[in-house]
Amino acid sequence: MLATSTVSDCRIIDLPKVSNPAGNITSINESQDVAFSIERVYYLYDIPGGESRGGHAHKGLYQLLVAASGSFDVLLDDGVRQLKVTLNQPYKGLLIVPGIWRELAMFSSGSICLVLASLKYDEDDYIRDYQQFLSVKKSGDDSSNS
Ligand code: T46
Repeated sequence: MLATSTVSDCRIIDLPKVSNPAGNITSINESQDVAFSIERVYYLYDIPGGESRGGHAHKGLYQLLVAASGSFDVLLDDGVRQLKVTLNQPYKGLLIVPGIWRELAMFSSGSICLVLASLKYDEDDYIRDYQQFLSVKKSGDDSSNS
């Protein structure tokens, strides 16, 4: 999937929303809402205005990104096509598959990016060089682990 995935493999997942006048609840259930085993949860917060995050791809990691608060843009890139997704609802998740370059930008004040991840943190899973990313995608070789 690393070399052959496209932005079309990434998609918005509708999460359950329990509405209540006292405030809403969304739960994320592994087997129902997420197509991978959740190994890690992390969140980005206190992001200064104008700051951007990401700027890398993953070799094997699946992630679901949720704007738990506020809004931000996710720019997806498979080496051929780019797609901008705005996340601004806590009951919508963006599934990002391996082999997709992503950049997060336009964070609103106080926004929180909640991330469910399929693997523990492993720097070896990152491709942080865009030219290297492009050469992996151009190879079309999914056994490539460079
Ligand atoms: C992604 C976007 C949405 C850890 O120690 N553990 C972790 O689980 C993570 C995610 C990061 N870190 C350390 C590694 C770096 O020293 O935190 C530092 C910042 O990480 P990074 O520059 O990768 O952060 P972002 O916000 O650019 O990217 C993160 C995720 O790494 C990435 O997988 O898709 O959020």
